[in-house]
Amino acid sequence: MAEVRSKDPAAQELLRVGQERGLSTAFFRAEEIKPCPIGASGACCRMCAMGPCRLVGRTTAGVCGATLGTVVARNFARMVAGGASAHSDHGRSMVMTLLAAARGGAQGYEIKDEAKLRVIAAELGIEPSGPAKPLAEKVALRLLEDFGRQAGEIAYLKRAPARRQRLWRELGIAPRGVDREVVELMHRTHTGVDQEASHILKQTMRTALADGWGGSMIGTDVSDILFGTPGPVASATNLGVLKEDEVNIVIHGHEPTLAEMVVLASQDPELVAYAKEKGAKGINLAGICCTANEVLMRHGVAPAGNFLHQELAIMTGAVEAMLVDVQCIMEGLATIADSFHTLLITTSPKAKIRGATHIEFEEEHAYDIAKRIVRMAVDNFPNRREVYIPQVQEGLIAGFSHEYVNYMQGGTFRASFRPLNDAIMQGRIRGVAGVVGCNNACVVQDFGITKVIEDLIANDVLVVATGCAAIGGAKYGYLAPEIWDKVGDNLREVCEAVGVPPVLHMGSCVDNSRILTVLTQMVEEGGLGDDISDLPVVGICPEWMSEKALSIGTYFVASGLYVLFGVRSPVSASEEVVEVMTEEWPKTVGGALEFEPDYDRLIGKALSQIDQKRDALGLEEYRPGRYGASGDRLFREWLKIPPEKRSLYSRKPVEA
Ligand code: SF4
Ligand code: MSK
Repeated sequence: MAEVRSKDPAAQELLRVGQERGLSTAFFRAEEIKPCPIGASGACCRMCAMGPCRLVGRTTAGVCGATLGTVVARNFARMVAGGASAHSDHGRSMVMTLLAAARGGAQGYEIKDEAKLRVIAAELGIEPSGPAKPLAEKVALRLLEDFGRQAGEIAYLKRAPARRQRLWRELGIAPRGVDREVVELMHRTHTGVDQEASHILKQTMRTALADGWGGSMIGTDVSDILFGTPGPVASATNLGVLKEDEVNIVIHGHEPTLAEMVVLASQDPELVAYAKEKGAKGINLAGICCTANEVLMRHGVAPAGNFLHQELAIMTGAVEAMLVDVQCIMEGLATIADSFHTLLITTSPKAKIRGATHIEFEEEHAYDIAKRIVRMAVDNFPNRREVYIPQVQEGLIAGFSHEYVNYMQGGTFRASFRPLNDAIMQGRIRGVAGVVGCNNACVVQDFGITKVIEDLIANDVLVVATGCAAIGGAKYGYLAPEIWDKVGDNLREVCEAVGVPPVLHMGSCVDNSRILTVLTQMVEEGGLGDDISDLPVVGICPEWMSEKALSIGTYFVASGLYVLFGVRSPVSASEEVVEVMTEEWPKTVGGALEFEPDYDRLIGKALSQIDQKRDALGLEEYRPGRYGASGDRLFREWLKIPPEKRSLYSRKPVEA
């Protein structure tokens, strides 16, 4: 049974342990709680107390007369509003930390990337010279305006290609302020307000854009300023990164603020010595979900797994403390932690879980709080009982910020996107796909993520990955250069020349904004059209589950991309809504949103979309193996020649 719930051997092993011990996990609960098909398809309205109205069978309108299109669009819109809020509130927290750090009220924080601070200041119209802290204060205050602005536009919209900006303005979907767009969408979807599917979905795009080009982009930039802009880093992933002889602390959630301090505290000589006193060899940090991605990108801290690994990590019996802040944290953790010695610690003033210990994070005492938590974990080490750490882990390379992607294509003096664009134009790289998003307990863990990645790279599509999809791919080696055998010859040649894996880890959920920046840079480099909608690029969310994933998908669409989601459709009940997303949106914003649970069909659609864009750009038809023969494939042939007959100057054997 374990095999049908997860592709991951580590998960399978622990699911068997859980079964023997009678423990409930999301994997089992997903089988018991079959989703309500009416709600799942978007057809259940509970916007008021005359309902809930379930629009199925002969019921074609709710008590108020709301039609299926309205109900389904409203439900989708509210999910996007939820997702955009989560990302943007995270972004706002980061700005508040920057402000506190600038004013000297955030213990342990500094401005790690001053160069990025100055670039962003200039972009925001602030004089970028002078001491860093006063400048950081100005930047933080200016960025905060983007949340509460009532009119005008959020600042980072100007980063988009000019044609895209014009289009947003013409359509009236250029977001004003993050909070304003979310509040307006919640208002419009209240009973008896906006009652035309297409109109509701237009404001949904505006709200999602406020997330992608606003809250999320701000979150990413400010994290880089405070904690450093990521560059490539080697690490490993899966539950095997937990250590039997060390104090294991797992950090889970999304905001990197406290996690950064815990990284420092776990290396504090006093605490390491304390751990040794307690019989441990040291202190080992690991991550889950997007906090994992944040500290992986900047410190190489190993992710113990993606979303569905959170309960399993505790079930290893080897986790002294699991620290959680916000988003994607299962309440079920408290029950599992109860059966083991693990301390579950909530840290955000916004989130408590019954049964967990709450130690609230305060910036003024951040480092002291981190040390206190690490000490508590160390104190808990002697309480360990039986330990089941699956010996499963894979190597990975992460840390491909858009700045590094630019740098890696030419170095300090010739950094540009020319090599990537040229490779696409020549057909060495067929196109690019962003593979993003979650795990979902309703489908086999990691099956969709790995199938999509494997088929894309085999077809010479370069993959950029974020969130739990990035960790999902990493668990099976797709983020390590050793995966070459599974990569199409053309793509392989380019990746080998640049020295990168075929799947580039670009960070956490908010870091999908890095993908928007990369797409803009590709447009600006030239040769691939003059808008994001011209690029042979697709977005794919194979195992989505969260509202944030829908917000991400929608802002990619509103930015011009064709986006495919796996699992199931939350709008399938309404043909009208499906038509808006797949027929109207391509005409207005140049992107489309489709839900395709069949992974073979999903990949077919993605490749065909990439080829259509290539065709529209007048690029040569993509041909597999066309270039690989001139490079790495010949090299592989050369390797088959006995060493004594190899020539250094020719790929042919030396004649006897
Ligand atoms: Fe029913 Fe209309 Fe109320 Fe929705 S808003 S629950 S459709 S009466
Ligand atoms: S954590 S939103 S499960 S990607 Fe960002 Fe993973 Fe999805 Fe949460």
